[in-house]
Amino acid sequence: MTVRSSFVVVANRLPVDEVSTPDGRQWRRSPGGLVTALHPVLAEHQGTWVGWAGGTGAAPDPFDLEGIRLHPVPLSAEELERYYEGQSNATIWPLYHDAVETPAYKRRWREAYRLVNARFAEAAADVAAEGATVWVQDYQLQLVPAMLRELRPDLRIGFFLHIPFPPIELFMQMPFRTEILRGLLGADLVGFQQRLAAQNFVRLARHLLGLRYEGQMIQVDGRQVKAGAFPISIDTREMERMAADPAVQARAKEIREELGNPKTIILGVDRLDYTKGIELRLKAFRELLADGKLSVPDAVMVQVATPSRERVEHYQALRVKVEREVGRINGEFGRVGVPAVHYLHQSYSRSELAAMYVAADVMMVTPLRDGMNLVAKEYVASRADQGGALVLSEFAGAATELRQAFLCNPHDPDAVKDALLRAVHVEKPEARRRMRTMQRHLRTNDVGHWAKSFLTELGVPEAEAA
Ligand code: ADQ
Repeated sequence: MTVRSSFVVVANRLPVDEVSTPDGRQWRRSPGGLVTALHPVLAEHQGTWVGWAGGTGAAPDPFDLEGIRLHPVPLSAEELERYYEGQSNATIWPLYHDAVETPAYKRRWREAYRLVNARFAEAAADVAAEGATVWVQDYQLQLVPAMLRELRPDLRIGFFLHIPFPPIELFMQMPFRTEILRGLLGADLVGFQQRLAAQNFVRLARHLLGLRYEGQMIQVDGRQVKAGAFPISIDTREMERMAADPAVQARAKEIREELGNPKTIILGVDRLDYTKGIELRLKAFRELLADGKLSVPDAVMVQVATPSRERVEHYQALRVKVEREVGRINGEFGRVGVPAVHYLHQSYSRSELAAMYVAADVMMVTPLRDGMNLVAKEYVASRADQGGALVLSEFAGAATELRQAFLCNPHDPDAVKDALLRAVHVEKPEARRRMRTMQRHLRTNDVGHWAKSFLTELGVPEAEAA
């Protein structure tokens, strides 16, 4: 029998990983801010999370884990290729990120996207109780709000986009632009990371569908759809606690030693994605070494590049380019046993990442475009010692909040080099002042605050209690 919930989250992925244990294969809650933020609300309402469990073919039966109901949606291998790798990650992802790589448009990807979105909408309609609240997440599921409203007009539907929403001129490229826009307008509340993105959305509604709006309220078929900015954040307390853990502190020391106790450790942590500006960051470092403004072994760089979307062409090409650049820098500036760049194409545990943050003197976050960028926020929260300096791209959503970072335009190599040098040489008291202000901001504006603001705006009174 299907369990019906008064609060349902719909996201491409379920917040769980399947792991091998001595007792066989088991589900474990995956780390991540979204699930941490939504867990209290889900637990309070005997909530259900609808999403893909990973793997292809038949989906596992619904199951409970740590007080929440997980409702897996199946994907076939072909759907994974067309809906996820194709339409989501080779069309929508690049287009919404200022087309920094050329988006590809294919009819069969679009069809698969439609089909899979309909499947998610049906699953949500099945598990939602009468009058329930359903919160749909992100760019893979933009058709779900309208599809769900069609099936279940009684529901209260929210949608949150984790990535940027492009200006009209860019959005208009998309072959099924009207369907996407109508899909989103099926929600009662459409949330974005930035005010500018919300503005792009309401203007697009007028441009493409001639809809009237006042402020951020759009009139659609006799309903009102509200757009708004809800900048996502991290579990700040948890990050602070983890970074302060003596084991993490010891590990941070060890990392510094393993790197030869250099004066300056420069760190980058990103999914290996062309939006993240990994290449331009490496190039800035190389040019500073060539100019003699930095030198090895006084300064070393560590670049963690998490494997990501490895079957998508753009990502394969990026990997080749990044690895070539790392090789070039090490070839020119490294010595036997002393590389200039330590490149790690691996995933790490939360605590190992925290140790890297604690060990790093300068953190470089230089995306060409990023919805928010949680790495920047994690770094700041992990520096209880108020040491360290953050170089941050103006094109990351986080730049709106973290004003005391060393901000730079990632399209201008000299600006990146200049910001990096200023961060390397900043006086301790100034660095501390900057960190303290940013930390204060993150303590109030954490991921719990984000979830609460969105749900309160959506009209879920219980959200206040979460
Ligand atoms: P992402 O593009 O994935 O997220 P980001 O916000 O930086 O980017 O989040 C990455 C997360 O993965 C961080 O929590 C980080 O700690 C973790 N991570 C990175 N490398 C790792 C590694 N090697 N091992 C383990 N963990 C690693 C999308 C949008 C962002 C938006 C978020 C949330 O692109 O703009 O901030 O969603 O809305």
